[in-house]
Amino acid sequence: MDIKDIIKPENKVYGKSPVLTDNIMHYCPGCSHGTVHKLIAEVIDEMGIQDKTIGISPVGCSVFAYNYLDIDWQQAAHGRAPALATATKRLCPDKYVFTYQGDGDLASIGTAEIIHACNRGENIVVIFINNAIYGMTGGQMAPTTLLGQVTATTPYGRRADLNGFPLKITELIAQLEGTCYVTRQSVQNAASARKTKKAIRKAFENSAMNKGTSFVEVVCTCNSNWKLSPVKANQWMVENMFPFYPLGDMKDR
Ligand SMILES: Cc1ncc(C[n+]2csc(CCOP(=O)(O)OP(=O)(O)O)c2C)c(N)n1
Repeated sequence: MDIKDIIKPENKVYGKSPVLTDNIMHYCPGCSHGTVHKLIAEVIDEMGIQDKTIGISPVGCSVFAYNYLDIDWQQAAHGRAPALATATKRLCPDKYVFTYQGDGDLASIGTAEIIHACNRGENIVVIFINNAIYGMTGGQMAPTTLLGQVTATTPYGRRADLNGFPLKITELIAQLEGTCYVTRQSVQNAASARKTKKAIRKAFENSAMNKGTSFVEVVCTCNSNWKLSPVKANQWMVENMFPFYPLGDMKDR
């Protein structure tokens, strides 16, 4: 059944960006991925760059991002999106190239790729979805899992002595000479989603000016694996994630 037949036009609160396809998203109800997809689609539409944008999808829940945004895509092996984006942007310098990566993908298996792509200052945009857990594989500990947080692999809560400390990779990225814009945002309400959209737009504009790598972290929920309702997951994120991962720009030059 087509999505148009499910949602009556009069019940649509927001218009759908033409860059979003009509495919029904596979994400869990309450998941932040769909909101961030929508913001990226709106930015691409408003900048008029649908035919000039290439996304690199990761391994993780958002592996199927290519089904939802009607642009060109490549799909990378786990963690390798920044390497693929590097090649794509160098071969097609007139295109806008972005990676879309989870915290397992970007901050664990793909740490080397993201650090070196950012240090080289590749003219790409990185959208980093930090939900503090491995979503797709069933809720194992991620590098960004908070101390004390219960996951499938830390059933008694993450312990620093056993599991190490949560990784503030965005702070590390901000130290690298190659990055021009590094920011941490969120999408739990309309105001924060608007800010994130502005940040994504700025990142794409930087890319056109060849200023270096733009990095947009979005602190997100994974209510299914956190085992909370969508509303409670948002509350938990505000109370626990934001103090450790404070929102705002870390670098803008
Ligand atoms: C080389 C390789 N190692 C491990 C996996 C298993 N795997 C698939 S997704 C994933 C973690 C994804 O977590 P994250 O990047 O945080 O994204 P999310 O699903 O939470 O959006 C892992 C470990 C894989 N597919 N390939």
